[in-house]
Amino acid sequence: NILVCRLHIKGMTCTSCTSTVESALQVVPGVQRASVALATEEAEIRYDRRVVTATQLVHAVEESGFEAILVT
Ligand code: 9UX
Repeated sequence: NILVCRLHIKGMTCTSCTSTVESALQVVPGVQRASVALATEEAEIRYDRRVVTATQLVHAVEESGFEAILVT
């Protein structure tokens, strides 16, 4: 029940921004790994679908101050 999803994240302009988004994702229960790339504006998240949904991951990013769109 482990899935990987990608989010497109708008508004990140520096590596501190990417750290903020990574931290916001990593503290969500069910998230096993989150990596955010500034160059591609993408986040890749490995998560347990029994604990958290991709939509909740989008909301977690938005609460950290960035716009997120589910890609896959
Ligand atoms: Mo520094 Mo990134 O304020 O927004 S964290 S550019």
